Amino acid sequence: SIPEHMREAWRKFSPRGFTTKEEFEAEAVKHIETTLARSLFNCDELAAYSGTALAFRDRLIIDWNKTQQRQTFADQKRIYYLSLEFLMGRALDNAMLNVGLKNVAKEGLADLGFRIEDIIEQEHDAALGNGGLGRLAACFLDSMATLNYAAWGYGLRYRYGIFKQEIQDGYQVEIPDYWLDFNPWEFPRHDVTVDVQFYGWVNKYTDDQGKQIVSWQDGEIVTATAYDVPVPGYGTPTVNNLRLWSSKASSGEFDFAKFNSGEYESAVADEQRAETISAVLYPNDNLERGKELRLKQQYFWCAASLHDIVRRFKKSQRKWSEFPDQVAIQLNDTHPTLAIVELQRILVDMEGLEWDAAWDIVTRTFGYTNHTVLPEALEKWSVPLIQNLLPRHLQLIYEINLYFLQSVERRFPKDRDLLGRVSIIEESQPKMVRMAFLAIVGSHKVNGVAELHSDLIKTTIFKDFVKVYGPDKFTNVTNGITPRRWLHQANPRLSELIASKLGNYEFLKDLTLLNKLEPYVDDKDFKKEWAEIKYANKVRLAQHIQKTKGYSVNPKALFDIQVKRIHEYKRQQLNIFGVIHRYMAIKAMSPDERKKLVPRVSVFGGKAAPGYWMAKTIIHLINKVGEVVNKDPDVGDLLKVVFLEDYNVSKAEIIIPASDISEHISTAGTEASGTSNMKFVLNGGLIIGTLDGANIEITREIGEQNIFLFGNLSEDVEDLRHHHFYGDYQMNPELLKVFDFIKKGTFGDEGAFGALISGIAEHGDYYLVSDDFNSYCQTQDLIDEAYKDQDSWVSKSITSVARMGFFTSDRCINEYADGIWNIEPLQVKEENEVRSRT
Ligand code: HBZ
Repeated sequence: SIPEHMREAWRKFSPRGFTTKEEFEAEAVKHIETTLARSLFNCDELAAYSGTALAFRDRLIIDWNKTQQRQTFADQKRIYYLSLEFLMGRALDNAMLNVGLKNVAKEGLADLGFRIEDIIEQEHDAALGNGGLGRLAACFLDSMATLNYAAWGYGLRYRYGIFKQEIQDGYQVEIPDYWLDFNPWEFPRHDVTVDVQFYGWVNKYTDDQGKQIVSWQDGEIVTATAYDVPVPGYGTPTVNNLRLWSSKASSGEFDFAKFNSGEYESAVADEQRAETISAVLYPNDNLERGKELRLKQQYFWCAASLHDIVRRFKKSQRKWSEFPDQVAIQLNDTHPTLAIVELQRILVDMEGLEWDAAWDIVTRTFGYTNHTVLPEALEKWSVPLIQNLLPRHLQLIYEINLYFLQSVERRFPKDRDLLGRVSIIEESQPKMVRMAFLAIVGSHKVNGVAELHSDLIKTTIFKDFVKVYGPDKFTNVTNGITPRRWLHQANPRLSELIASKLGNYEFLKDLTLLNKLEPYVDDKDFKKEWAEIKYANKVRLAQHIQKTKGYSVNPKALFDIQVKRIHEYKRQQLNIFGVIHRYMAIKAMSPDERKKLVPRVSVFGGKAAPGYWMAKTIIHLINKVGEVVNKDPDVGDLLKVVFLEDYNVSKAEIIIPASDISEHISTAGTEASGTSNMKFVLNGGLIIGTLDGANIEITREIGEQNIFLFGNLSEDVEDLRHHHFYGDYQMNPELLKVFDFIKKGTFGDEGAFGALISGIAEHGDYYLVSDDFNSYCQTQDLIDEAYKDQDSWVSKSITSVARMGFFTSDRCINEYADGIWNIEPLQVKEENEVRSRT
């Protein structure tokens, strides 16, 4: 660093960051005219966005640098959140709100000739994730920064995020999402690189001093380069770091000999192969397909992150035994499980620690979060695949397993079966490595993401590990969401109304303060404003539908929304069968009967994994039903069916505040938590749901009278499934009528939906659509009745919001910090903490 006596100029010129409208304008214009080489003659909205984003980026960098210095100086424990997915969405609006300068930007942009809403719209979503798991990671980053934890996210810098979805002729079509054309939010750190090795072979020998040496040799090297993304907290100067790795052929590797000898193409091919590693996000959620490239991605990212963490630790010159006092690593699902093996390899092979001492460090460092009990989603990698790609790691996995099984055998000497059941290696053909088991063995805590789910993992998939380790290793941290994005940013008017009653915006930092709204539940004026805001949000969604779909829907109708990944276990098929049932009922009614109905708009949105044929069929059916219903003159405004294309974070910000009812209707026991359920309720929507995931805790918090629950309980699911195969099972007759209606060709080619129907009617109905159909339809009728009483409906809405405090991701992060990471926030100086809030 610069010597003390030469720091004067630094101090004098170090930027402070803008705070006034004029200063913002100066920054934005400077960037537009110099960085972008545009002028007032050719500044379109995209250029105005770019200038604004660069101005805010500069503003963030100042606090970001200071945060990193403060954290380095404090030299306390840090959290490292390893996730293959970070579904961040847009950054500009978030940055403006978090630093408290959105109004400044709004006025400044108006001076420059732009509307802030149009400018915000220019930004491409950062869509480096599939669904709930990726968005949870993004909410956690927001909370960790807001609560002043010293935390880093580590992920991959995919060149292509989750695909863009188009609907053509009712079918999903996937378009690549190339999002990096202009990304002002990332900083390439060409000086921060890690060389990562693949393939090769393991050389074991004894050196002159008689010490066993293990070296992994002759592999192929790929270089990881860091790209850093600032993560601002709300109302605090803390700006944390999200480090994303990008792959390139290592400069040593790019074969200049080949190049010079005319093998240009093959040299380029090597380079491209290396770059392929971080090229694309795998678009499967809750399904693992065992592709070699996916395993390469996982190791590449784990190795780069681990070496980065170790490098930082080593600067402190502490003893290795202190590593777990300085470092907590959280594994977001099993995708980063190789990090466990990599740390053991670093400690034993590279740093020369004894096995037991190393393993003790490893297990004290890691925590593992499980997000699913679905068997098809549990990761397994074939032994031959790992053997070829990561030969040393396979040896270490076998060794870890050996010591683990020996300890199990010592404690349960008579239980041979137990050993087979808990073995990290599955004795199949080929043998498989069970990643969840490896993650459990290598961590000190394992958590599920809602109470029911955390109980289920203890009694089903990880039952034997509870026996081995005792129950205390397993814990629950119910998911949460950040109220900054999902209330303040997505629903600014509701946030403002709440602030007007509570006196300030403190509830955004302490969501339990929402309970101070309860006294207003019967306040007429307040209720009127509350209802007006919901209506305005519905008008906004109706405009979006008009713009994107080309037809109008009535904003006075009941908006019934189901937006999430399309999956059989989430049961969008139950919803659309219910819609068809309603359509049939309307068709059979007299005009007078129709007059009594509550008009409904059924909104669907979500992507299907490109290879998930049944999910695509469900999308197809929804679209075909829409085509028929929406133009049926018997129906008119009474029912509209809308499939919104390309559901993503920024669309969620428009859709969620506009719901009257949203659907969270998974087969009981299959949805680990769900997080959109929380987002909808926090925005004043009521929900229809099964007793699954976090729905149960939401009910406990807001009260049974404020939620529409239906369907079978998770403890009955197994018996029901059994009964389908072995009992005298009868399909639900109303659902059969729906099937007949489809089979008649009402929605076009009936053959297209044959497998969807027969899966339920003939092949066991694994997701219990038929079992829950009656209860679902009856509950939908109750919803219609309840909606007619708008006064009581609005009271339910307010009461629910008032009781949602528990579901903030801030609470969640504090629970992880306390119960798993053993870490305290880093105090930030008082004078910095006071920030203007808009
Ligand atoms: O994680 C979701 C759960 O389904 C949901 O219930 C929960 O609320 C949420 C956060 O805990 N899981 C996912 O979103 N999972 C994936 O997206 C996924 C992606 C790649 C995979 C496996 C799962 O290989």
